[in-house]
Amino acid sequence: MRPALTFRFIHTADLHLDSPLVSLALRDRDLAERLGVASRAALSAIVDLCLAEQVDALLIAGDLWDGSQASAKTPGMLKAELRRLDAAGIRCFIIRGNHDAISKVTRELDPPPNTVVFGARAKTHRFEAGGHEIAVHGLSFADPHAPQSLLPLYPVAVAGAFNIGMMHTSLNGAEGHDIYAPCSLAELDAFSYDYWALGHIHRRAEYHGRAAVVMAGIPQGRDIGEAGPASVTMGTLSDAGF
Ligand SMILES: [Mn+2]
Repeated sequence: MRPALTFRFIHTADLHLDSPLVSLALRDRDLAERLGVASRAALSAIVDLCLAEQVDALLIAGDLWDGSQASAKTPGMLKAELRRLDAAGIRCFIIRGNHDAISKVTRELDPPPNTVVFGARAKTHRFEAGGHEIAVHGLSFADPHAPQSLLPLYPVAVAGAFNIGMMHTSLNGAEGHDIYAPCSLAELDAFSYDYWALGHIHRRAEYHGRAAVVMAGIPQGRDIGEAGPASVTMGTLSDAGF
């Protein structure tokens, strides 16, 4: 049952639809077939969860697509899943990361009315849900390379609203990995938003300061290095707070 007078959302990232698994296909055809559809199956499972939990919004914080080599099945499947959300009145907000930057994945998504795909210029979408004013701020990577912090490009918080920022970022970075839109937890926390919906790092992490800052982690592992449980994050805003 959906709790009354709440705003609820599910936050995910890094689905990497159609991540290539070529080497596996050579060894075990059955396993390769199951893994080949795993990223799409994960998206369907997340949409099922959104419907079952009757959330107000689904946030996808970058790298929804693995890259430009998307299978011919993916656009139709993605559209069908977004339509299932739309039919239930559930909003979907999507930003693009380094794998699916605007310059890289150019195939038109043609989203249903309740889906917002952010462009390279930061925008704010405002709506009301469960008696709460909500503002979702986001921007997409224009190119796969984002060596500078994107934080200065984000709009100021909307007064009186619950402010959510969506960002694809490597945070302070990790040894041996390229840096994408670097910024620190402290900078995000100080930015005056209430929730940061982050993507990029494939391991879930949450930080609670003034704001809740959450790295979603992957919902589905892509290779043997990403074994073990995976997850999405559900947030609830009630009159008692977040
Ligand atoms: Mn990424």
